[in-house]
Amino acid sequence: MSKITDMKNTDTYRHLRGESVYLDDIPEVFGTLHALVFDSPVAHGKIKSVDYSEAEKLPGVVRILTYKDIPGENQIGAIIQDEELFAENEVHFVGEPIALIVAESERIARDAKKLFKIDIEELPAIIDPEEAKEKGSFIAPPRTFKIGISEKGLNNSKYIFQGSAETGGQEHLYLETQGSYAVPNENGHITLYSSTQGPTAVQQITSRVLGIPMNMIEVDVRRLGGAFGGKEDQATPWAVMVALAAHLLNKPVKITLSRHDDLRMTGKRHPYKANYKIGLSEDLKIQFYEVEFIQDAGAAADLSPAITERTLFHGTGSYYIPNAEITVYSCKTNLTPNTAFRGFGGPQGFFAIEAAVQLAADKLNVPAHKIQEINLIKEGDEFPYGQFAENAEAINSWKTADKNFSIEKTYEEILKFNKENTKFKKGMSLTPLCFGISFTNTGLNQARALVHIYTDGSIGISTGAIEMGQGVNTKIKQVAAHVFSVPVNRIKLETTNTTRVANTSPTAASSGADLNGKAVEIASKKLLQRLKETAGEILNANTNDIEIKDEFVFLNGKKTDLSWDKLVNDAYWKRVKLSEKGHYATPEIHFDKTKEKGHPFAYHVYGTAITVAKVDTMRGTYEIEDVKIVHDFGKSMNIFLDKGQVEGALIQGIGWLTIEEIRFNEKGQLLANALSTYKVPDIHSVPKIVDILELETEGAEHAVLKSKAVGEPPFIYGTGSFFAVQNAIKAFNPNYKPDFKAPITHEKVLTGLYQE
Ligand code: LUZ
Ligand code: MOS
Repeated sequence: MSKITDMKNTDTYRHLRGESVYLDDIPEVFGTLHALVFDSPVAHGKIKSVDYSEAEKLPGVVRILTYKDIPGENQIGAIIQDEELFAENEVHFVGEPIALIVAESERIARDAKKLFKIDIEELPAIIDPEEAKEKGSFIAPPRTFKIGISEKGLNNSKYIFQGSAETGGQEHLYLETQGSYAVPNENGHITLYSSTQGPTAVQQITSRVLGIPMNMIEVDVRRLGGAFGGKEDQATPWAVMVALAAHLLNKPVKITLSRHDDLRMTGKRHPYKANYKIGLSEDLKIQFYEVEFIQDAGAAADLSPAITERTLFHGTGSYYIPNAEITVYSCKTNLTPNTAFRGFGGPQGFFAIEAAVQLAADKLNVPAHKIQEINLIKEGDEFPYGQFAENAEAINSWKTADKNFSIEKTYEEILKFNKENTKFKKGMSLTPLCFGISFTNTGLNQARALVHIYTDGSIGISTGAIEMGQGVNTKIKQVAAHVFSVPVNRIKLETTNTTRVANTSPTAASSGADLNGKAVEIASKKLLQRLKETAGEILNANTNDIEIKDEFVFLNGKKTDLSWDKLVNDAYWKRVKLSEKGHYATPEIHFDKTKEKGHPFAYHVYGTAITVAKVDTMRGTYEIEDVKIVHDFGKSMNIFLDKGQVEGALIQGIGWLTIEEIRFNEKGQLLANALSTYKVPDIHSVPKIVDILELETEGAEHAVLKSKAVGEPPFIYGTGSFFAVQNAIKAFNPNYKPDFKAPITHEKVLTGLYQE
């Protein structure tokens, strides 16, 4: 059975022709109404009154809904129940939904919104997470991971440094904004189309708010126009709102957020501040690391407790540190609740340890890559959470990067360039990667798939995976094509639908292809075995001598004239079951929260990136010249898709640490509220060269077809861009006192170049 490893995303052709169907392309049922949210203008306040009597009178306005219209619970919190669908007495952030305007058109709803009169008594708002920490305003109690003994680490340290680091928020900027479409059916059932990574979450919360059982709500998802974590949890409220309206009005109701509304009302990547202490022995081995993170969670929990966890898991980055203590404070502020974003708290952890290493390097006047290399995690090393590194590829990927891309030579060339040039200066930085794969909440690591073989031999597959551009549908087709040995074009991926596959985990944690792919593999193998038995019967042969290959039955290695299509049809008339469900639950993983120890990850993904940046010393502008990466794909099942994920993640990571800057004013209003004020990398600012080399490895048993998860890990490679730019500034200005506050915008570079 051969794998098809160099296949294009099966959606590409349709995407390019504009034929793919997204939420807003679903033909509207006659009589569909349109909804718009009325949201809080202030960051914190007591609602004295909301007067929408004028708005209600506007022709074309059908109904205005508030918390008073909710038949079930006004509660959308998933991990912690601390968030109302519509604010009742108090608002906690600018953009918090207060009412839903349902009208004959979106245009009418917009006009109606202008007629709202709201009287709010403003209360003091907390905009700064450090203020929240001082005031004891937390989402949940702090958590700490610990390994070794601090005193021992300190005693073994010749050098001890103390510093801080900061990373900012990040807007997901999925091309398709949030939206949903609810269509009522007979008996009060609702079909709910949603642009969500988590159809089951949408179904659960809709059930809670409407006060009807989950089986009355069918959530259906064809694909998303991007998500990046922004639709793991925060696709839910919009779906619940239109479901509520459809439920009350018995009419189809649709909502599509405008870009402005989406930017203002949805949460982003969590900004973090970190204070750390790092200790190194004479030979530069990290002996000790103590770090305290201050996470800006925003006004409600959302996924923050889970994101906190991933920061803890990645607190020591790609290094082995014998004595470490990592603490995260999840702080409650009056900003939009922050949410999942590619990396999920991991990148913030990685940034802090790399800042600590860079600080030590600067103080000791050695290149950071010297310290990095000798501290890389190796086979058998213990992580602070009790798991031991297995099949560790950190050193291998570093060495492979050095062999192919010459770390020392690059470094020497940059020194030489900097000696000879003043108008431009260059800097280099290395980024080692070690990212844990599995939902940190062990229970979520499960998936199901439904596989039908139709009587003509074509195949239909349903899973819990959501296609959001990452190509999971292509990978799932490849899994089935691999097991059945049929061409990929004989396989159709159905929409992700809660009535066909129930109780789905969100497509998140880079695990969509692993979990759902494994479930498809299990179901397909059951069907294959049954078909082999049938072929044995037909050919009067032993099942063990039968093979199904390239759409034919082979007997003892010889091709027979029994084709796949005929076999399937014969099996049907022999009343053989041609449908199967597969259930997969990642084996071995466990975690004990009372001890903060266990084996939470199925495996780790490794890699190394070398980043070179060039700064224009007159203007403060810069470019990331090249990024050379050695990445551990395992045994990649689709190198086109996988390299695409590495490229996209890298550039998203670079954007986060360089030019993307989320700013709020002191009233908690988002200033970066449009694409004119929030800059993401464009074709001009991406690295001139991105070179990605596949590390040769055995792959991981718990990865689908040994092909490792690839969605989030390479986001970490963006880290190098920050330090490479800083190193270039240092080469120009000996007085530059680098702080580790990301993003390192052009503005900050310019002031750094001329700092006295
Ligand atoms: N979502 C989640 C995630 O619920 N749990 C996780 O561990 C996770 N990790 C990465 C991205 N999303
Ligand atoms: Mo996520 S950050 O939805 O994998």
